[in-house]
Amino acid sequence: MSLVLKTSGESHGRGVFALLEGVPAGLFVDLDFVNAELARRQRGYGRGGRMRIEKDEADVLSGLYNGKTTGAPILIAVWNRDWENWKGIDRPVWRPRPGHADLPALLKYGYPNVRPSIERASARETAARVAAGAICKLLLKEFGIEIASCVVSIGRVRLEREVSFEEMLSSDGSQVRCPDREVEKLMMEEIDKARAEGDSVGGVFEVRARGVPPGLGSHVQWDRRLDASIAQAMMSIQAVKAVSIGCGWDCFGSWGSRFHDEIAWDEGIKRSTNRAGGIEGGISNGEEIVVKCFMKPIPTLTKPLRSFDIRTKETVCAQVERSDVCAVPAASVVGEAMLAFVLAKALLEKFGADNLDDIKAAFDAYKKRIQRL
Ligand code: EPS
Repeated sequence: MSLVLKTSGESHGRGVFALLEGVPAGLFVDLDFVNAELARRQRGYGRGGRMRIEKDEADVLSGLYNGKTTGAPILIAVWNRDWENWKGIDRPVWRPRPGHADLPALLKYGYPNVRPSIERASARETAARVAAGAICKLLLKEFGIEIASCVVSIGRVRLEREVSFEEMLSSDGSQVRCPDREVEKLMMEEIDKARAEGDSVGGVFEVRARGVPPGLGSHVQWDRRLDASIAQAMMSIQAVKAVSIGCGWDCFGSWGSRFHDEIAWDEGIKRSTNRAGGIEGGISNGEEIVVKCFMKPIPTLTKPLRSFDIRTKETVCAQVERSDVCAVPAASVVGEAMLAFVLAKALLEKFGADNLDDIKAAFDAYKKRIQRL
């Protein structure tokens, strides 16, 4: 059994839901932690009015016994408070937004207007992913694996220096999830400028995992490569358009001698650099996993781009919906959840999947074996 995550739910429907199947039995699910993760996703400078309506909480409907997992599928509901304002009301949309799922989904499914496209494509769905990702994080914690993230650019403002894992953990204290106070200020100004112009702004967030043992993922088959799984998971986050592992896109001009990480032996494997971002040959190598993602500017603009009315075919301005000006800080929390899911899946594939104690025994035996190298 492999770890599987599916979501359902619409942005202004009853709620958003996650079905997480394949979590081993015996894991205590700390709901305060899950809800704190949901709260982290809701924060961020540049969010729209919707976040003042919602107060996301995980309602775990199945899969637990006395607070612990049983190995059965876990169904989590995050109810939409805004549903009260929408139930029974049809709000058809006729002017698709460039860059949104609006038009392609309408063509594919034959919707009568753009509303169903908007409802399911919405990043509201990521609340469900974060709830499921929190359970994955709790599982990883049992094995000493931790995940952190921060925002490294918004629009034209960029954090030029490397940040440590500890600094990343401190980015919860920043409204844009940037641990550098000076850059944070500039990022907020960039968001203000975009808002004032009726525009939106994207950026780059970085997600890292530490404590990951060597040996997750595999080089033997293309779809088992850990970097490939991470890239798919990250690219699936609404509006993410590029994913980079390690120094990746930052080092595209570097020659091999400056791109790779020398290996030394000093009572264990040691490296002084981590340009590979913790993955070689599709397998984790024991260093921190480092992933960067570029999120495009949100397609809903208050000063909209041109589009057409799907009824009359006339040139019009695209629909203006209530939206966020910038959701990069929120996306970085979603990125943590997606990385947690991929790593939890790879961990269970390597060490077994039914019972937490059995998995820990296999994990410890493996660590002993690789220390004997
Ligand atoms: C979104 C539009 C906004 C965002 C929403 C994503 O919602 P609304 O249309 O209700 O104003 O707030 O994000 C969330 C609801 C969320 O929880 O992240 C969109 O069109 O994708």
